[in-house]
Amino acid sequence: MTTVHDSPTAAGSGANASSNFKAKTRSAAEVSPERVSTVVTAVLQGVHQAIRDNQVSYPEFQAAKAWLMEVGEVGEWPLFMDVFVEHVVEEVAASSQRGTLGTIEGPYYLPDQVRLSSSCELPHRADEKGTPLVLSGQVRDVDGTPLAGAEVDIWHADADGYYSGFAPGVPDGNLRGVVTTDAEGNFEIRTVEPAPYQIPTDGPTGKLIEAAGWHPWRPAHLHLMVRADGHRTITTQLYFAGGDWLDSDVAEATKPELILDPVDDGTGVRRVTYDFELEGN
Ligand code: MBD
Ligand code: FE
Repeated sequence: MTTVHDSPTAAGSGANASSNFKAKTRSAAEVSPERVSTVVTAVLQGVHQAIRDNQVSYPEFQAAKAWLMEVGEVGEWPLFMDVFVEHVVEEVAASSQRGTLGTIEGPYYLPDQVRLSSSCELPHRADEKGTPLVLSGQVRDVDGTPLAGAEVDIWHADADGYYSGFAPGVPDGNLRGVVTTDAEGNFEIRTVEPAPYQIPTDGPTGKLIEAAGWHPWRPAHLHLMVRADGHRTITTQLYFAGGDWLDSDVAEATKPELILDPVDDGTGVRRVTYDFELEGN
């Protein structure tokens, strides 16, 4: 990570998310001129209509240009797009999918994390804060067949709401891991409960949220990517019943089916089960 700050800042986390995004290899989609024209025309028409409907002034137009430039300069496009746009792309994708519901990936996934056995503890600091949490479950095909050797790739914020790899001071790989299911498709992951996530308030995304009088919070969540050979990968998140911001996620990425309700096992450890069903390709 190139930026070092005393405390997490918008520029720090946003820039890290930008370089991470650029480093990802992705196939350049073949897009026809007709498709480009159709989608870009629709986007521009939406902008034009918003200007007419709201009688947007020259000073407001220039302020918008300055803001757009700043989003790029500090590297917050991945953050902004995933918070305000990705949920609709996911909604479109979800309309043709079966199995466990997905939701947005967000800007803080990192590939190639430590590989862990089916019953494991995520990498964490010796003095990691937070309520102990055990997430167990089974990965199955939509027909109920258990999927042995499936991967549960999990990443989440710590009990202060910070992600390793993006917030300074959190060790690389903290609270991230790729868990392999056992012969019965089962897994059991020991970790700590994450805190809600706040969009950095000092960057352009945070300043926009503040200027609009919105709030910058996502409810506490676990991120997961669940993969198995011959099956469609599910990218999803799991939330916590009763938590703050569940009904007003700034990223609009919650779904009732994705809310966990862990129960204290009497030793201060909160336990919950969640099974994943993957459709075959
Ligand atoms: C997050 O942690 C997140 O999950 C999303 C979707 C956007 C910003 C921060
Ligand atoms: Fe997140």
